[in-house]
Amino acid sequence: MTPDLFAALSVPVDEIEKLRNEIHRLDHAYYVLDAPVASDTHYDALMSRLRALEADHPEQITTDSPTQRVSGKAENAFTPIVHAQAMRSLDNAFSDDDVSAFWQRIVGLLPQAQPLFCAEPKLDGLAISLTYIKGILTQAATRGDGVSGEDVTNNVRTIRNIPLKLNSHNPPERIEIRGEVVMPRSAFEALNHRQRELGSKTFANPRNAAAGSLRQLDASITANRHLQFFAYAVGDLSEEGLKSQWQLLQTLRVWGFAVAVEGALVTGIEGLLDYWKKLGEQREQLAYDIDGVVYKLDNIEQQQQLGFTAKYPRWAIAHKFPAQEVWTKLLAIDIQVGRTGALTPVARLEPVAVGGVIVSNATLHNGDEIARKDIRIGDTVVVRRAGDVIPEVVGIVEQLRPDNALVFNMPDTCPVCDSVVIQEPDKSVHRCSGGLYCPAQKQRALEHFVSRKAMDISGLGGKVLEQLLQANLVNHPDDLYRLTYQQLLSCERMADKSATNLLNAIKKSKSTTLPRFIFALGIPEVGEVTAQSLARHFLTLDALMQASEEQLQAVNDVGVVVAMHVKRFFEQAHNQTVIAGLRAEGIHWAEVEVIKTPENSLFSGKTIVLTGTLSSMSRDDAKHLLTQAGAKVSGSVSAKTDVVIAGEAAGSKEDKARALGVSIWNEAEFLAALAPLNFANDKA
Ligand code: 9MJ
Repeated sequence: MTPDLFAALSVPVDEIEKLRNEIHRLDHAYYVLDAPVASDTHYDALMSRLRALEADHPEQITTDSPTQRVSGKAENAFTPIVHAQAMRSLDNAFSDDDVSAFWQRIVGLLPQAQPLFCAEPKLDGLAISLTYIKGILTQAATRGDGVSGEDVTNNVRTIRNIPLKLNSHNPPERIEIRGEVVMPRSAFEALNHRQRELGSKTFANPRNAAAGSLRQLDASITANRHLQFFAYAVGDLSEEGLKSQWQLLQTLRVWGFAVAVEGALVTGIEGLLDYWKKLGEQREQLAYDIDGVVYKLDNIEQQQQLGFTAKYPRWAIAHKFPAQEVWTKLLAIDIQVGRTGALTPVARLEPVAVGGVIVSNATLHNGDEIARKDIRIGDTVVVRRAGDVIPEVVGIVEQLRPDNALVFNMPDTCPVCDSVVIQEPDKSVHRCSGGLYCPAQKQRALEHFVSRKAMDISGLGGKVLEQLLQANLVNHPDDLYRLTYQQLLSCERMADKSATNLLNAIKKSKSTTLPRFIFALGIPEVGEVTAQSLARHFLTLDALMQASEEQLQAVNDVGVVVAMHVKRFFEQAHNQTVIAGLRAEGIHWAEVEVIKTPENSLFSGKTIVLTGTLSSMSRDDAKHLLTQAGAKVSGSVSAKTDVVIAGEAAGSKEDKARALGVSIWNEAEFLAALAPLNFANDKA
């Protein structure tokens, strides 16, 4: 045997092949089926073994190897590609009448049958076309003008739920798969958050973010943007022997593609409209934006019978939802003062329907955002309202700017109390320095003080507080405890029963806990979790009030900024007076228990987020147990989160965790991890 032959025989071809197949299988389970079948450690071990073998045998590297998702060859980037079959767009229906006309047209053209339709969500992303030759992904192109698009192969290869190789023993010689690239909302929010922190441009909506992410010269940037692809069509159906759109969707799934959820077979005008209505109701819960539904004649022979107009297929139509982004006039900018004095610029708009409701106010976030987007009063602005989030101004329509558009500057003094406004170094937020002397801050601070997680005084809403403030009956939190029945009766819509109930609730709130009390004070940057850490560390209010910044920083999760705020808060004479007043009125709490964190706790020092509903305990109990076990329970998922515990109906937090690669536990896994700690029946 010659040495060369010997070397060839020693190439571990089988092992490489096996590793690739196994990694493809795990990727598919994780990114397409959303149901991981292996631990990260196992996955990483397979990847590093494959990398090592490929490093020793570079001649064995193939383009479909999972190690080759990000391979920075940019030379073909964005060169034009003519589509083998034109990528036509869809005709739109905006009303029930439009849908009815579409139905009638089809029935007229197909008199022999009651047509069946495949109804699908219409994803609001970017259409792309993927070419697979002998089952291997060889080219990806944007839709462009439908006739030709741009080569985005290198970037598209980084999208983890796109198979680099079709899952088929007998793949077509050549096939073009079409679908939509989207950015899940959670990834969009995380990206904009990052961009804001870096002082970089934010994206107006997930579609723009997806487009921007696909048009990167450096594919490793695209790889970090958590894009997803959903398949819904093929370029030329004739070769595949497929009979229906429904069958096509199932075949796409088998080949390894993600297909959008909630597709259905429907018939009759009512059937079509019902589907549209149902999906419209679910729209906000989906992980990504959809802007309508698509009805496609299911039978492919019938599709071919109907063919195309100059622009659109005759056999399909997009039935749009009410727009989530609309244009309107920015009439004025008002400033709202929050509890901690943060000034939020609020856009007053010419009223306009967005996502099905009339909107006349939208947030502009802060002064820096206004400057970055160059928003001026008088501009036509783009307003977005998606899901439950507060409507926001995401940009302007430059070409419609009037000559007299007015530049807006954040005020130097508080519009409510005239105190000096301070912009914190390195922060976008402007703050009124008036503290509790500012009536706006006073009202917000009182609302916070009585809120459920603070002193928990029910029956004391914003309206009642406002009246009490205006009548000068309440100025500071301690005044609440001196209110009389007669005084309460003087408030509008306050009768015997409500006044008595409120007095009882106020009285009951006197018995509280130190963490609740600290939280209720409304110290900037001190949320529920930090209040707990402070209480556990200092044990008494006096010790906390006397702590130096250095001592404060010794507390778990308290950094320079929080320490500064706490110190500053307790130094102020009026805060000391209010606290003394509250104590004089009889606010008290049991001594803080010194909880010993079990030494064997899996949770020690971990940052954990709870989401969804647990069947075995309330969210508050779970939080208590986790805190006792030494974990920090946080409300939002970030790269710093160690574990997300997802109960029933977990939503965007779970999606975000997945997008960020954070571990996700179900309830059973959570209970299993708690079990060794013997916390049974130990409640707050
Ligand atoms: C979207 N955007 O979700 C089509 N689409 O079919 C679905 N787009 C389409 N189908 C033919 N689900 C042309 C476009």
